[in-house]
Amino acid sequence: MLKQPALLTHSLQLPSDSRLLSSDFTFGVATAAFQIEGGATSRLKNIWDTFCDKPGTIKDHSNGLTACDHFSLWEQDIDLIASLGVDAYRFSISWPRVIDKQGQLVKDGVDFYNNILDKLQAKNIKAYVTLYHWDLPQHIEDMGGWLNRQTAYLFQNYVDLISKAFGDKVFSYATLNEPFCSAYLGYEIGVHAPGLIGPEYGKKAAHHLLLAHGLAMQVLQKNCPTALNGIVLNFSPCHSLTENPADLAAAKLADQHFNQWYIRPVLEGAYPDLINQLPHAHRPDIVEGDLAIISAPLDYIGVNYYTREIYQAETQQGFQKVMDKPLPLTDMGWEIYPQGLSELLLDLHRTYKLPPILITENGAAMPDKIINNTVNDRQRVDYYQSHLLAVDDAIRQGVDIRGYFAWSLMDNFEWAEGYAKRFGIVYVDYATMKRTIKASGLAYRNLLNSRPHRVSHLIG
Ligand code: GCO
Repeated sequence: MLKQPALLTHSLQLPSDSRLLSSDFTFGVATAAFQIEGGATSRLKNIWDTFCDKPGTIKDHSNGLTACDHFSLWEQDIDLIASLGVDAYRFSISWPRVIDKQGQLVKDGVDFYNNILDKLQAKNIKAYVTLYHWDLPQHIEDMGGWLNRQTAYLFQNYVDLISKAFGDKVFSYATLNEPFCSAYLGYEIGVHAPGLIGPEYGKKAAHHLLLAHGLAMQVLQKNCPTALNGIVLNFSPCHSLTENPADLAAAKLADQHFNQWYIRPVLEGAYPDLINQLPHAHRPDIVEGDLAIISAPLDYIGVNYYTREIYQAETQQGFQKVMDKPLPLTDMGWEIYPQGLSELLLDLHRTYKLPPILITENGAAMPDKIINNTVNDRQRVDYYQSHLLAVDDAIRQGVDIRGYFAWSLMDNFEWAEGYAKRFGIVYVDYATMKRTIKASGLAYRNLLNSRPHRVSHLIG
């Protein structure tokens, strides 16, 4: 009881003239299918099911069979989302739940998402749907997964069918979430599903993912011309450990590999020049016309930001990540570096002709403790406060940013970290599945409800 007033003092505040407070700026929360749904027996197997079954892949030996049981609890979860006062909910569709091995729609799976879309509509919450958040059907992986060009066409078929089935219920589609993670973490260093390891795989997988994105854009613009259709990319600004030329060059090289490799083909139809320095065996298999497909116009780009990285020179690969990070760190060991977000947005703005930007993910894992039904996650409130100000700053400097989504709505399966890392603004007790809004969730809600258009709406 005594704790309650203290919690409410953690507030999020923006300058009163901030564009983020205007009625055309969208605030939301984000999740992904495999991380929250569970309900695994009602869908085909995906690469994460298989990966979790391999010893040594997931830190706490967990899996996504039940996750947050959103599969059963989706109705109360949407009530919870609505109670936060958000304008939008970003979630992903599980491809293996909605498409069978013959490439046909699965009625029960489609119904599950249509019910979610209907309820969101009833609550006046815009649906931001991600079509691929890493859960490739296992039978497609068995045919080579993202190393097989054919997978891009299977994805296009899935997107065609599902976007027709959803009709006009979806406000915005993202083709892929973070193709860097799928390609590099999944097919090059093997820390994510499907767990392949080999420097020759990453860029080949990336190319087929980007091709899948371009092919999906074609059907989305045809089937849903009024939806906002785009892609979500993740970025970590690459800083150099020192000012000496070798370290500066190392940071630049890492940036080409990890950031520019994904945005440049999408916006400019070309890979970074680095492609010519790669050993032939590491280069993607590009067919004539691919880059034109990949660079089809976008309605927006989603930017996911968590932290920056620091690099130093190294002789073999050309760069090496500095593992010893300046403080403060999140529970993931990621440096809290809000100025990296404004820097990133400005860099992108100066380098490219950008479509409107949405911050589709931003947030932090913290070592949360639930005491007397409250989670006093002051550090997460501080994280959001500083990053929202970084977005505000970038807008003031001319970047066209239209929305911000907190990652994540609730604690969930954090991939190779399992359930030990908590990113939610809502706490999940995995034994009972009880959800409890953390102090950060309350602060987010208060900020959203205090927006002038909300207040006048409530009064008027
Ligand atoms: C990502 C994914 C999320 C993660 C989050 C925290 O950005 O990696 O989209 O699924 O959970 O980023 O790592």
